[in-house]
Amino acid sequence: MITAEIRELFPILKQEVNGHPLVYLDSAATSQKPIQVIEALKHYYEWDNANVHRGVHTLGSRATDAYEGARAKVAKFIGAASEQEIIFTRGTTTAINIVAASFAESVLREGDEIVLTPMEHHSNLIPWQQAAKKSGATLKYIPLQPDGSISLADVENTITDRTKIVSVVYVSNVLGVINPIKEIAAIAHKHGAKIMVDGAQSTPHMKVDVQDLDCDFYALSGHKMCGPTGIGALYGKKSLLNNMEPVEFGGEMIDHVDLYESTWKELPWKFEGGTPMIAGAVGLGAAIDFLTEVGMDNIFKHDVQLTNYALDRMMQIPDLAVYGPTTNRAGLVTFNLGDVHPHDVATVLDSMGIAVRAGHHCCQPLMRWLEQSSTARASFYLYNTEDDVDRLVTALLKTKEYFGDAIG
Ligand code: 7TS
Repeated sequence: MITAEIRELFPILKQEVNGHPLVYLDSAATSQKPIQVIEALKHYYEWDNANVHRGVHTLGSRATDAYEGARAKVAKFIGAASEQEIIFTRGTTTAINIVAASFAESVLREGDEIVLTPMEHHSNLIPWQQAAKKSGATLKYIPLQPDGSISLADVENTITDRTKIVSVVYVSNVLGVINPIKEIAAIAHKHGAKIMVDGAQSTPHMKVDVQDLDCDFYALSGHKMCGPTGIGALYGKKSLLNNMEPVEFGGEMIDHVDLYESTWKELPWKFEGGTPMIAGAVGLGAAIDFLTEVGMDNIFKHDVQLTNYALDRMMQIPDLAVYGPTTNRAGLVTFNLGDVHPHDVATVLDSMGIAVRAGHHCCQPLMRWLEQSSTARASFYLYNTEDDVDRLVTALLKTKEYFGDAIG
C-alpha cells in the first residue's frame, strides 16, 4: 500500500483545522486510527459485547474469543513464545509499574542496583524511583554520549553483579534514537540482571522480536500503534511471570477464594484483576492486523525515510536546533526555533493546521541534559508524507519571520 491509499483509511485526516488541511505530526503522543480499528470497535459493541471468561451464553463466548484472539495477535506480533506471556494492561505505564512493584516487593534488596538511562520517559523512571525507595536499592544511570546515544562501553561500565534490573527505552520519544537493546540485554544477562524494555515508541515503527532481543520484559501501548487508548501489554518471560505476585487483586484473577486465603489463576490471568479492557483489546487486535498487512518493514522504511527528509530540511532552517543523533533514529524530530518558546511555535503552527507537541515530553531529566526547559516535536507515522514535512518547513519559516527579533 502506498501512503495515499493508507491516508484514505484514516477518516480524521480528511478535515481542515483553522482553515487548512490537517497535518498531524503528533503520533508519538498518540497515533490516529484507521477505519478497520474504528469498525472493529463498532462491530464489537454492536454484536459481541459481553463480559469475558464467565458467561456460558453465546455473546460471552464470542467476547472471550475476541479478547483472547487479540492476545494471540499481540504474542505473534512481538514474537512471544506463548500467549501466556502477554498480559493486557492500560498501556506502557501500567506495564512498567507492574514489573517495578513486583521487583520492589520480591527481588530488590538494599545495595542492589537498578540501571536506567537519563533519556527515560517518566513512566520508566518514577516506578523505579519508587521501587528503589521501598527496597533500599540504588538507581544508576548509563551516561549519554554528546549526541544523546548510548555507548556499549558505558553500558559495560555501569552494569555490575549488583544490578538486578536494567530498564531502557527502545526508541526515545524525544531524541528518536534507537537503542542497542539486544547488546544491552546480553550485558545485563552476563551479570545475572534482568532487562525491561520500554517499547512505547518502537512497537509502532519497527518489527519487534522479544525472543531475538532476549529481553525479559517488554511494554507497549496500543494507542501509539493505531489501536484505541486504554489498552497495552506487558510481555514477560513465562518463567519470570510465574514467580511474580499479582499487583491487583479481585475478580477474574483468582482460582480459589476462602475467607482468609486465596489462590491465583494461571498466567496470564493472574495479572488481570477485574473486568478487562475487552473492546480495547479487540481494537488493538484490529490495529495489529492492519499494521501486519501494511508490513512492519515497510512502515519502518517509510518512517525512517520521512524522518531523514525532515531532518535534512529542518537543519537548513537558520536558528533551528534539532536534538538527538543524525543517524539510527526512527519517527520523530525534536527541535527549538531560537529562543521562541516551543508552546508559541506550536500555537503558530496550529493556526496553520499543523499539529506538533511542545513541552518536556514527560522527560524532565532529559530536558535538563539538553539544557532546555522544553522543546517542540514533530513525529511521523505511516500516513504522513513529504508534503506534510514541506508544509511544516514552510510554516516554520513563516513562524521565524513572525517572531523576527525574538529569535537568536
Ligand atoms: N514510554 C515512552 C518512551 C513514551 O513515549 C510514552 C508516552 C510512555 C512510555 C507512556 O506511554 P502511555 O501510553 O502509558 O502513556 N509518550 C508520550 C509522548 O511522547 N507524548 O505523549 C505521550
